[in-house]
Amino acid sequence: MSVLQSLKNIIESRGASYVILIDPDKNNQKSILSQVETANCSNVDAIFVGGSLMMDMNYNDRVEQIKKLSNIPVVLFPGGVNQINKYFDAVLFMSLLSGRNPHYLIGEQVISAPIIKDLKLETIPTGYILLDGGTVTSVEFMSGTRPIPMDKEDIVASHALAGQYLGMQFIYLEAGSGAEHAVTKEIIEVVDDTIDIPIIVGGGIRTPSLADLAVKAGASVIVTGTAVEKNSNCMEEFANAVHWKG
Ligand code: 1GP
Repeated sequence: MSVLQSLKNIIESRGASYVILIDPDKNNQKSILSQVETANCSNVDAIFVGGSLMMDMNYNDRVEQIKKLSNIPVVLFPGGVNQINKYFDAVLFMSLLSGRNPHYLIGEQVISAPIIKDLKLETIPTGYILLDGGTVTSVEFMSGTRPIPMDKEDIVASHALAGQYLGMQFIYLEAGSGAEHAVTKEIIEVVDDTIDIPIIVGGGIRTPSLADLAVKAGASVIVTGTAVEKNSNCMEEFANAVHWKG
């Protein structure tokens, strides 16, 4: 079964899906494998792997280790084409819809497409929308794009709808890693009212109650990075908050 279908099945049966984000940077070398081990037994549905930069040459080795140890899908959440390798079960094939930088709208995708084909990786078409979470995030800086202000609900909803009409399978509402403010419930509600495809929400979700709020507002996938990097024992609690059904 494809990763996309397995995520859809979980959304259907459990109400929403819980994903952790692992940054395979060298600074995290020690904690990466214990995070995967904890994820394996904490009802986490998938692991997204990604980061803005690769700070050494061991990135591929770390992804291989993650894949070997994981008993759940390992999905690339790409910071750039150089992060693609054969160890992933799938790649979020994202376009940074909120930006007006052609390189992240279509440039990276053109460069990566033949590599993805060669590796026979599953692609999950995803419209990526960056929102202002109160800090200048790595995504904003590295992509050279401005986030959409969190109070511009119509603008966010219009981007999400454009993503749906372009054939995206998910809309990813991103406040940025370590954001001061997570995506608001108002934004999630408006986007959920506007589109028919599932919404991924990430950035600044520090507590299970914030995850619960996002899911109740209409999020179908919750992604946490910083919170579980700091304390991997909270995964189970996040998973319980996200899996509200059944
Ligand atoms: C994934 O960028 C987020 O969408 C992760 O953000 O590190 O703040 O959880 P946090």
